[in-house]
Amino acid sequence: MNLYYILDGGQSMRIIRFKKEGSTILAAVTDKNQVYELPFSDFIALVKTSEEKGKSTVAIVEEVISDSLPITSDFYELELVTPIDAPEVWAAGVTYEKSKEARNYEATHGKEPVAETFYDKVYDAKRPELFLKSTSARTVGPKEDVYLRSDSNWQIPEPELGLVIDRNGNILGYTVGNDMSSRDIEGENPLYLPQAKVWKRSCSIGPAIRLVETVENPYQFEITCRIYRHDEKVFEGSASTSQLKRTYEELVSYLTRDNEIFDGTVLLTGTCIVPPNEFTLNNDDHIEIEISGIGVLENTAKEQVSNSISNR
Ligand code: DO4
Ligand code: MG
Repeated sequence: MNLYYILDGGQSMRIIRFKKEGSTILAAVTDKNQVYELPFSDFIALVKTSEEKGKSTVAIVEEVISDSLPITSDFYELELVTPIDAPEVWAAGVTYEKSKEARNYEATHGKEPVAETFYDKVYDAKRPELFLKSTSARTVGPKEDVYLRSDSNWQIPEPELGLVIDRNGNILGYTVGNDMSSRDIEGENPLYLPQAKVWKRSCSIGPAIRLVETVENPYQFEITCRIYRHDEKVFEGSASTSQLKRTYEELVSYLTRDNEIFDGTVLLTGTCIVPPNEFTLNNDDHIEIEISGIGVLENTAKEQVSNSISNR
């Protein structure tokens, strides 16, 4: 059951982390964008304190900040890092019709599929597509570079709502995620999915975690993606989580089934925005993913020199 907390400042409470003098500081961002430092080592420590005290997380934050002063009213001016050190990032696929259409296009090179495809089937199946997207070491935060694969000519960002969950599958908050994807590698053969999805710096999350109890309807997040090349906008697309085919609880229930997951795991819920089929990311493209009430996740795509053994 969600507890709605209607005190001034708490309605859209978000949690961020930033670097200060070599340390990582946890902080809260209120409705009015006032930023307050928090005396917890990380988001999970805050959640654990709220459980121990039998209070909502937002109530604990309100208590802490009630007798302190904000450090800024613009959290983007801080040196932000991922809002949580997610031990694993999992991802759901083909949860929006837009993604199903894009996957079919990749697989058939634009021809009309003659029979029902795996993507058509998984879109309608009871069991969702879930895959391990990233680990903590591969995941980057706001303003960090995401990398492009050196062996792919068709790559895109996938803007996705991320669920921050605990070891029992409870949803603790919502964040913004980028599931960087290689369309030609997946299109060649769906068995290449791990290579189409997982490489160094192929995932970003941030800038904030919106506390679950402050969100009245998580199926009304607006997601917007903008891509800039040499300061010129080359793509913009928007969609809403209202178009999601499944529920968040359904995705979490399959992820946690006979599985062990860890506090602070992030589950990306699938993409609802796909740039035009002729679009591929270039070196230095700047990607912005904005989710209403959470924030804007910014990253720059960078080519990397292949370090595969065959190229040495
Ligand atoms: O089937 C491939 C994964 C699709 C995906 O990542 C998405 O729908 O977001
Ligand atoms: Mg995706």
